[in-house]
Amino acid sequence: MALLTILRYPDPRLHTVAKPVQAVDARIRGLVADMLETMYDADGIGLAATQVDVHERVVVIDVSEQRNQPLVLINPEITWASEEVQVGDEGCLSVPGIYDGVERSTAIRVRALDGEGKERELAAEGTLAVCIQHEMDHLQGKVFVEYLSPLKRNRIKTKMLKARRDTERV
Ligand code: GNR
Ligand code: NI
Repeated sequence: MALLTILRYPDPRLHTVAKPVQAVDARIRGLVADMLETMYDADGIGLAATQVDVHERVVVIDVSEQRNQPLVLINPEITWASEEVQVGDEGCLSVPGIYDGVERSTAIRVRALDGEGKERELAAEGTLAVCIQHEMDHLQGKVFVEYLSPLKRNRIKTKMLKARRDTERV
């Protein structure tokens, strides 16, 4: 297993559209293991392959309190989304330190392959539903700050670029 580097907004690679996984083979299982390790290490509740610069439809999630209920979604598709929506504060490992409100469906159904390549359909609400929608946006090249106003987004962009200058280019 290995820790992967998480891309930081505004890295243009975060806007890549991921391709479907062709086969859940040893390479994909290795990627899933590394993504889970990276997500737990970063204290995140989810991670999309896009964030580690792999542009295939792979997502890992764990919204459990004890961090012991990993969920693997490969080639996820939303089969139903509630018309009812709710605004909740979101954060993102690719936009550290920024939290802001995003409107999401309160409940969804998702069809995906699990870590063994078996097809599953699951119903989600609450934090899990929010997290799945957030991760599936990443696979489409979308970061949550793109739902915010241009003014907020530009402030975030400037802040992230400054933080990068301050840390990486000392
Ligand atoms: O760790 C994360 N927390 C979070 C909180 C509210 C809404 C979405 C998320 S996902 C985020 C991890 C992440 O960036 N996944 O892409
Ligand atoms: Ni994210």
